[in-house]
Amino acid sequence: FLFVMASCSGVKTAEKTSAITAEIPALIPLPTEVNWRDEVYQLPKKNTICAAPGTETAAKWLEKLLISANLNPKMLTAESCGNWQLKLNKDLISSIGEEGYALTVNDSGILLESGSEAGLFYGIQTLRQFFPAQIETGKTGKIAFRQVHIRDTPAYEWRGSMVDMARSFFGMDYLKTHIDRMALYKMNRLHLHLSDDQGWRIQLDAYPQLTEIGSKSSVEGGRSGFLTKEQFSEIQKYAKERHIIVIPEIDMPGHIYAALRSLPELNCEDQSNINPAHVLPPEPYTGYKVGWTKFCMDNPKTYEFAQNVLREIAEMTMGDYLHIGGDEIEDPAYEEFILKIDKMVQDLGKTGIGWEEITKAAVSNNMISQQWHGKVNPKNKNIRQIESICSSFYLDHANVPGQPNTLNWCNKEGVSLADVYGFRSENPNALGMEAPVWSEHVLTDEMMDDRFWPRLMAVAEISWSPKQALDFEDFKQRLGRQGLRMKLMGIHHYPTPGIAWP
Ligand code: TNX
Repeated sequence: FLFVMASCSGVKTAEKTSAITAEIPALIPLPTEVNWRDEVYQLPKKNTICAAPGTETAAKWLEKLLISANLNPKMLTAESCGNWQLKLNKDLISSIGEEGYALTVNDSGILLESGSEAGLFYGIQTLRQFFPAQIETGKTGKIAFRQVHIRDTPAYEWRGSMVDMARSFFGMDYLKTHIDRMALYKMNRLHLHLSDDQGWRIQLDAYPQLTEIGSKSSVEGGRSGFLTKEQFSEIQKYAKERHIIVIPEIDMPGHIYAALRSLPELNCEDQSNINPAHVLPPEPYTGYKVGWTKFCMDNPKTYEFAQNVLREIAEMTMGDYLHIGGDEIEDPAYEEFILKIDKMVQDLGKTGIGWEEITKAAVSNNMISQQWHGKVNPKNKNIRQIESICSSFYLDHANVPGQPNTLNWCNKEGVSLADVYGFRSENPNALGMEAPVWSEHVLTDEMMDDRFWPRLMAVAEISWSPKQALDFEDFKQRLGRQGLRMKLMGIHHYPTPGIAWP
């Protein structure tokens, strides 16, 4: 097409090219290396996806994307045959990593290459943001892309979010939608907080009481419920297709009232492991307090229970990780307990994760510490870490001071978009970042969205893009331009001040 134009008179060429324009898309997260060119590539009427061997799954994703843009592509399997070319080349892993991709848009079309399926998937997410937002609702006109060469690879391997399912329950529909959105912004870890004082959210064959009794409660006003084993498998499969690993958390030895109430034999004989000021057993707990229940550490049933629960959860977990909680509890037997659990997780062949309190114990190097205050006990100074420092990552906290139904115990002004975006890890042992939303005050899907978005996009960017490329003013500008896409996708978001929302 451009070849033909080049042979026309100069004036005509100028007219024709000026008729086709394409803005630089507002990509989030920003790619590692990007070279925009002035030229554009106008998508032809007939599009062909040419999937080289090994790229069939990616080709399906790309087909879905093109269909949503009203382009009905022809699918071919060959090395080189169409204007949308997908290539898998394992040799690229050494230069652009396990999740990286290279994307070129030039006169002959679009070439996406990666060393892995994940990389191809992320390249397709980038392409999705090249299209006008209107494709999200099936409306499109003529489409032109700015020509470009991108080489993109994440800064961190851990780019996550956490949904507290225990204080208020969030069901399959919410989780799937949340996974779709995480995928669009190249996030890859979904942590589910499945148990707490207020409720137990996962079905286990070994202890049906946990769901018969423990799942029926929640925080006051919140929803209750649980995931069946089939649903847990389904959600993991759904996430895995989108290159997201689901991490189940069973919080121990504190935050355990829902289990203690369901299985009274787990308690100390005198029930001294439950602070009666907060609840009268066996009533459900619907309040907000933390740190008032714990396992009975000298009851042998405690360890039998922990072992059985972890074994069954491990059996049904596709990913490598088991989160064992470990937060907010004082007990003389705490360290010993954590070491026992650490051993159980190792024996199950999984990698353990715990909230940073676990570093009080000399845990094995199989464990990962999820940092929320940012302290590591010198005993464990080399432990691998996930950055969830409350002052930047606790998204149940207020966007702006005084936002209703939010907390502010970490920063008194809450956790602003700038607080999230401004986080830089100095920590050589950081695997990446994860933003939790605790749900004591988050009672509906809409409220959950409102906590995550748009701040989770800042988390996506600071965990993917290289530090030297991070620029808050530029991010805010791109965020405003993503607003229409968010709206058309139905992402209910907090209207952060200072952003030019559409
Ligand atoms: C602390 S941080 C908790 C949660 C609460 C949250 C509220 C951590 C590991 N535990 O139990 O829900 O604060 O912001």
